[in-house]
Amino acid sequence: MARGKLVVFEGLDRAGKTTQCMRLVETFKRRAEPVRLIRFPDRSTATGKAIDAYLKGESEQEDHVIHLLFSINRWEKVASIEADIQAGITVIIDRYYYSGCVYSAAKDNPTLDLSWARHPEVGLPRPDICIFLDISAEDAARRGSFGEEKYETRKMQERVRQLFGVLQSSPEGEDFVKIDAGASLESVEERILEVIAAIDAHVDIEDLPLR
Ligand code: DGP
Ligand code: NA
Ligand code: NA
Repeated sequence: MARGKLVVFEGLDRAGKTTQCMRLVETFKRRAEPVRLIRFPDRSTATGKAIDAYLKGESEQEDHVIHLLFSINRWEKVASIEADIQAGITVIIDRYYYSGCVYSAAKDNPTLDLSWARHPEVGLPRPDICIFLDISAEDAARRGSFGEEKYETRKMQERVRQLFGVLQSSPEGEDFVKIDAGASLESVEERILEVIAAIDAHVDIEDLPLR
């Protein structure tokens, strides 16, 4: 049996990731192809509850501490992600370690750069593809309910976008496919389906961990 694919969606807040992930899951279901959707942070676990309180401004956390909590929140799901992929289920992830590195490094903390942020992520399953829904910080800010959570400020989003650019020209960039998220919902969806159809899941399961 062919292994499932591991597909990650990334982008700024309000880029449309969650909407597109949900539509993609519906497409898989319509085609009777096994699929599972995961969203990080998963706010339902103990670490997720701490993260949720932090994002809502109800609690404070030291920058490295919250970074590690986000990382734990991903590690908690590794065994089930690997099991699903091996069982032929395609796993779609709404945000992953790319956000992990970029959002943390976007803070003005001299001891928390991209390379520090990447360390706790090493060993997580590396996706077949990272679909980057590209939107300017300005357009993102115009979309609904922007500004509700911790990182939803124009300054932070601009820095995040810049660092996603840095990531795309690092070895991580190999995984990236950029899609213009300013286009209509339908044309973004169409482009996503093309990109996914073209994935050649050639990576052996043993080669999956991020190095
Ligand atoms: P979302 O539920 O997709 O809106 O994500 C919540 C926020 O958390 C979003 O602003 C991105 C941010 N985020 C996601 N993963 C990480 C991470 O690992 N580290 C940090 N610092 N922020 C993250
Ligand atoms: Na958000
Ligand atoms: Na989202």
